[in-house]
Amino acid sequence: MLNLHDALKQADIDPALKEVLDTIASTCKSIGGKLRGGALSGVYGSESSENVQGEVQKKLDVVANALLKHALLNNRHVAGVASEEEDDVIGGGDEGRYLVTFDPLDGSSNIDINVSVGTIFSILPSPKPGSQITMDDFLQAGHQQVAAGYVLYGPAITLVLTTGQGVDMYALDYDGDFYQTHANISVPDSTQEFAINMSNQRFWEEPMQAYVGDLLLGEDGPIGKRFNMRWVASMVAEVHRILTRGGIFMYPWDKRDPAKPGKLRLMYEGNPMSFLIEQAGGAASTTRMPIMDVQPKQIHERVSVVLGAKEEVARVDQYHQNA
Ligand code: AHM
Ligand code: MG
Repeated sequence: MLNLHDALKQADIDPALKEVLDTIASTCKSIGGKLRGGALSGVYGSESSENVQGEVQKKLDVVANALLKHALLNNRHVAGVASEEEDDVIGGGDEGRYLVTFDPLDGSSNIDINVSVGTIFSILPSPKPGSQITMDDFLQAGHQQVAAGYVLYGPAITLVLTTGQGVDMYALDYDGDFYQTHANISVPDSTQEFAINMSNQRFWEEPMQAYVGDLLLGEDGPIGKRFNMRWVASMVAEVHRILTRGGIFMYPWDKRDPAKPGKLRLMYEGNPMSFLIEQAGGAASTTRMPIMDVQPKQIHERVSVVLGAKEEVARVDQYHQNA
């Protein structure tokens, strides 16, 4: 079986990028180790601190963030990192050619209840290797990403990765190595499964209400087919389901806080997941434009997210066309 190290060795990508990916994979093994131990690891529960987004940090958010930050900043190819759990970007080695953004533990409301969580990462080229980075260097649209992926900590620990040449999946074996289980994953164009937090329905824009209303009408409605619904409250698990058996995931803008264009963050949630989904033949939209075309203005910027089966994402866009 092909392990991650050999798969990367065979891939036609910059050796420095391979080293960065190796660092992320091995750090995620350590994070997975903490999760495996559950309450025994002493990492359940919340810290007294809040992150820059005003969310209470879980202990494991802080631990996962520290592990990734430390490992990446010690990799000479990393020019800087940005994390959901850090206020500002952090500079790495002056010679580094890559910037890494990450959500160290996505879906962290699921940690204490032992439901799937994940680490999401996105790798961008550093625009000016050889000099200290600033936040502006990170503000690149998603189509500039050179690699992206996630590690899902579920019943199995699974790494899903793209370097712009399709999407491959790896599982962590007992011997501590990731082995490839699926190559060139593809998302079916159509689906009968959707994921959205229905409790926000009254806060959505009218076109989103109309679209989901029509999904719920099933075979008697204008879409003409019956839909199933899933909501794990962990984007990594939702995207993993879509890459495995298809579907559409939505976290649209809502008027709970009109100043925020959605709940999910562009640079370490929206963009990397969009890169994976598009590389697998699916689509990713804000309802108005492709997510990866959004020009970021700040590192923790939020975005409206609709991604998955091409046909269904196009239908959502259509509902929003005249809005
Ligand atoms: P987090 O990064 O603070 O964990 O928040 C992101 C998560 C996503 O994983 C998930 O899709 C969404 O927030 C769940 O939101 P909700 O609380 O509305 O179910
Ligand atoms: Mg998150």
